[in-house]
Amino acid sequence: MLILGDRAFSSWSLRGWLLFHAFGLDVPVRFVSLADGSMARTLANHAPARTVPT
Ligand SMILES: N[C@@H](CCC(=O)N[C@@H](CS)C(=O)NCC(=O)O)C(=O)O
Repeated sequence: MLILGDRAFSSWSLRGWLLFHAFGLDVPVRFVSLADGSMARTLANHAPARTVPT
């Protein structure tokens, strides 16, 4: 599972997605909001840094 923010506003998210896309790797993608303040809570169960891409 790849967790991303909006690829238009987060170049980190774009880069994470691009790696999988460029190598043709099929991965489920979940998008989280960068704007509504819920991202850290959503990512808490996945990665200590609580940043995207995860
Ligand atoms: N160096 C980080 C960069 C990731 C990053 O800073 N992502 C931003 C989105 S553009 C983020 O999640 N910011 C939320 C925060 O810092 O709380 C990485 O290894 O992935």
